[in-house]
Amino acid sequence: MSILDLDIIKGYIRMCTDGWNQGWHERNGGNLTYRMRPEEVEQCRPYFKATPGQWVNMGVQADNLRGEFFISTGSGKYFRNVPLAPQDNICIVEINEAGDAWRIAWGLEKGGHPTSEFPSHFLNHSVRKEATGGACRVIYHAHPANLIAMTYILPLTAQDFTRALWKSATECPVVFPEGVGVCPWMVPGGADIAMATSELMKTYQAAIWAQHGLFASGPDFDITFGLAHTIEKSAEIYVKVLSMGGGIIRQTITDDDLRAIARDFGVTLNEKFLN
Ligand code: 2HA
Ligand code: ZN
Repeated sequence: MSILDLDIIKGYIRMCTDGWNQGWHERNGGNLTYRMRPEEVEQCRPYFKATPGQWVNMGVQADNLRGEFFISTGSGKYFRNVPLAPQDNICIVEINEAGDAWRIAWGLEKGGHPTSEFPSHFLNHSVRKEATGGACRVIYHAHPANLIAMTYILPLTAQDFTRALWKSATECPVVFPEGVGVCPWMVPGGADIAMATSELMKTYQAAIWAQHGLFASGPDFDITFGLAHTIEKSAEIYVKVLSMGGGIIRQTITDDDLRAIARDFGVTLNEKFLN
């Protein structure tokens, strides 16, 4: 028995592999964090380091994440390598009682830190935990090419992206009925992009970082990966349609069609994006 045999670690590694296989994680691109359930922490605890790492201040703070444990990809580590050597590329971090610092409890055996986007993940976990009554556990950042391409041609508004994505694949309004948020281009890795993104995530399950990628959240790996996959698939269709049609869309899903989907599937669409 090893920590790598535990379902939660296996599920985490599988999601890293899935993201790599989609082509969303060139080099060290992207990052994944999971807020552990207390029973998962107890399952993993026998494998924790005898002496935990030093506390490292994050520059951000959250009351509702005091004492939580997260699984995180390592800063500068490659998703491609996660399944080959999880213990060197991912880690479990513990948050201190003040909710403003982490220390490594397991993993990154050859040294390192949790993802450079940990402040963004942390603030977004805080916001999504609050917004979902504790259900949200996964924050996922990826670099899907079609979605990024869209950020070069569409106005950077939630309205423009939500409408384009909703209308490019019929399942979209059911999967993200509240729409998607859009963050203007910002320097990655810092507190500013963390704060801007977490503002959006009060409303949305996912936010797009202009010329950079996607931030998605959810209660488990399947739903979070599925959300990212659905958004990028829709973006791919949008890019193909504009590319092959000389920029002309001859027919699309109308706003009344969207309302009909919402009615039959029992979801409430964000009306502010409908005409
Ligand atoms: O981890 O994707 O945004 C590398 C990144 C930073
Ligand atoms: Zn990135």
